[in-house]
Amino acid sequence: MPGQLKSTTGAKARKISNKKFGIVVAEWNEEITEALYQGAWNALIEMGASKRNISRVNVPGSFELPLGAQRLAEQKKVDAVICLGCVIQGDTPHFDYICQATSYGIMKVGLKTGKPVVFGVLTTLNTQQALDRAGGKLGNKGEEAAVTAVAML
Ligand code: RBF
Repeated sequence: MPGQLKSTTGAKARKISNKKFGIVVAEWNEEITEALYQGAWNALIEMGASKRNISRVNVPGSFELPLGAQRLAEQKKVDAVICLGCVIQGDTPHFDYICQATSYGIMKVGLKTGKPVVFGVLTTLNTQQALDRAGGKLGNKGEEAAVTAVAML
């Protein structure tokens, strides 16, 4: 599929064992975001990151991801941040507000700190679409977020 990151192979050659990664995980839709986290963590290890160089913070929901990301990105010991969340559309316009604030906020943290801050947030119409993208039939977007973080470094 054009535009999709399919594997970690391209990034593997780069030496990232000394790079430090911060992962921010939203607890809302926890089953999905834990699967995204596992995908991101596994991909980082597969690409050569050291376990001790991967730190994690949790935030309540995706709306809080930008602040969590900023806390991590401001630390000298963090080279790149990966934000993981899952926003599922409901019956009210809440979805639009959360998605917009989250995506804009995450982008702002990257521009403000000058560090890669990756948007690994699923924004889906239903739970099945999220499951499909969190280790289901359409792969794991957490893994893709990790590949993007390494590519940006
Ligand atoms: N956070 C998510 O990460 N995903 C969601 O699907 C989600 N849906 C929400 C729906 C409603 C009606 C509300 C009030 C909050 C929702 N949140 C969701 C939580 C949101 O990101 C944030 O944690 C809270 O609004 C507190 O700032």
